[in-house]
Amino acid sequence: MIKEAIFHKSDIPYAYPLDKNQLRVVLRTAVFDVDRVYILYKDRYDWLGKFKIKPMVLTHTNELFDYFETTLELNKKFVYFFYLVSEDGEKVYYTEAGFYKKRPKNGFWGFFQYPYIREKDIFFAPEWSSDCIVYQIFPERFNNGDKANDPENVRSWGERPTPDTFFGGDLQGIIDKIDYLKYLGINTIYLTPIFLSPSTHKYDTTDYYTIDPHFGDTQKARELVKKCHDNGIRVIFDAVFNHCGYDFFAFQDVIKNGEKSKYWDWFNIYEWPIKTHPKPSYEVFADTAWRMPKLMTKNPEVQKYLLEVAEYWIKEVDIDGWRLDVANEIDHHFWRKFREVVKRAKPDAIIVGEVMHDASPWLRGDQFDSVMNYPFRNAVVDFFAKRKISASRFNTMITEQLMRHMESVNRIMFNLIGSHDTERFLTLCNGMVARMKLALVFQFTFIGVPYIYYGDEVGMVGGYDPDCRGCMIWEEEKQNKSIFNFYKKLISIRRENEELRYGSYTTLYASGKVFSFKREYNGKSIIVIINNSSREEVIFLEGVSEKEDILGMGKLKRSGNMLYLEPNCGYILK
Ligand code: ARE
Ligand code: CA
Repeated sequence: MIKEAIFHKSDIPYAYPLDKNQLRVVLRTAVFDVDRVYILYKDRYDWLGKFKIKPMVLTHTNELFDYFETTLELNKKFVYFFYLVSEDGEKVYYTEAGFYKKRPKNGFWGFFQYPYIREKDIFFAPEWSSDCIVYQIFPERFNNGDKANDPENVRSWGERPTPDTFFGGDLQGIIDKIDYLKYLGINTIYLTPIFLSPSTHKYDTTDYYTIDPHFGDTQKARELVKKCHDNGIRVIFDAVFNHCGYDFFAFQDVIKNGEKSKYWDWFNIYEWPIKTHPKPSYEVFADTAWRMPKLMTKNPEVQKYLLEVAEYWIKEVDIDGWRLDVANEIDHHFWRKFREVVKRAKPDAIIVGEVMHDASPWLRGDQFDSVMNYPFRNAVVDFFAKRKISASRFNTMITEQLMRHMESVNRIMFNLIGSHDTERFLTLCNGMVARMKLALVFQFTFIGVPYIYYGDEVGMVGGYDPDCRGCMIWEEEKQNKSIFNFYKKLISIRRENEELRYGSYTTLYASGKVFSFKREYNGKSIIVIINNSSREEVIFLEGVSEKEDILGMGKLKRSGNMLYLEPNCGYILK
């Protein structure tokens, strides 16, 4: 047995409560190393009682590890240890105090303990969130619904964007397209910032209480949210709290009054007087963005100010959640307070962080509900767009990501394939629509929430910022209908099949260029098979003979458990 690989601890994501009496337990071992795993457990205060025994189930396997899981049910207080048997008959007891050849007895001090299910520590996702199909809008570029509020010198819709060219998109433009969004089938909109700011992207906030007049006003925002709600669509705003804009009143006060300003400690000033060039004399976002002074969220006055902003927009226009900009550069202490404020104002509001790497420190139930899942995107880009990794490597990446979080968090991760900060997905596919479609099959059937960056659904292309922020293509003859209809189909499949929204996830096959997995819920299951190659592939797979393809991308020939997969083809078997 490879003991170095065996791992468990009594904490997320290896042990966590599902409700008041149920504890999910996960154990990791080296791949193909351990044959069977049992958990022995009992009530912590049942000093002399016997341990119950339960087999654990192998749920995930990748190139490196096997993961075994089970759910224990007791009255809140658990003591436990593991019994592992390898194929060659080696037997080991695994405890918090290490490995033992002999079974530890009552009174042993080294059992694992989950001391008590503390109700306040149980993570509950907003009930609506696993049903989400998210659509991200960059308001300046989505639709111009009101020419009267256009900035000066707007360029004509569809021209190539630069970082500072305005096109006149606004909130009325979004309202005018609610029918379009409904027709597509999405039910959640995330808007990048819309508060007063001089830039096209509005990440340099001048005033957190004013909607940028080029977009509309508070009344218009209220109307947008109301009309979205009437159409079953929720709305998420962007909270840019890591930094403000250069023109923000507090920073302007510091510029004017220097060390005498009562706001001087809202910022981190390196040197007086304040200068912006050649290097800013104050801390800014990303070291050089002088228009974005970093806010000191350790300062209670700054905290109070920002928390009031968070509450204000929930109460004032009834938004359904916040996306948090540069969330990983703000202290956990602030985000815990933020969560309290937001959930008090609207208990089922969603909090989605922007963290581009391992986000587990923020996803323990006390800060965010979800994050923009960039690690998911990176794996999908490598496997589907660039085809530079094997299915088994892809499986390793995907399952390692899943094993970082509680299942309830995985179910609502915002699984994006692109955003306003990345190259467009179709561009990364080198324009090959077939590759993008396979990525979409995966995205819409995997565990987590599918996420569409505006325009991807009509085949928009573009490199990094600013090219990925082009004007939405509305002329039907310029839209890629084949991609659009494919999105529509996948959205309806997701909305009609609860296995895909709430089900567990297990990889079934990951070899060469073929990837297959199962989603299971309430005794029903869906099996997805993707042939990510331009050749026919033949695989053996059990459990599919009774199932029918509901996607219709290609024909599935089978003889018994032998499946003939068409080139560049995905199947959703139900
Ligand atoms: C502007 C120009 C860019 C230029 C940049 C450099 O447009 O062409 O490259 O300046 O100074 C906003 C605007 C951007 C603007 C930026 C600065 O939208 O257009 O760029 O402000 O003025 C990291 C952070 C992550 C952050 C990205 C951008 O971790 O939080 O950088 N994303 C958010 C928003 C952005 C926004 C801001 C933050 C600022 O979503 O839109 O930018 O409010 C790797 C690293 C990541 C890193 C990423 C950068 O993946 O792991 O940590 O993200 O690269 O792409
Ligand atoms: Ca306008």
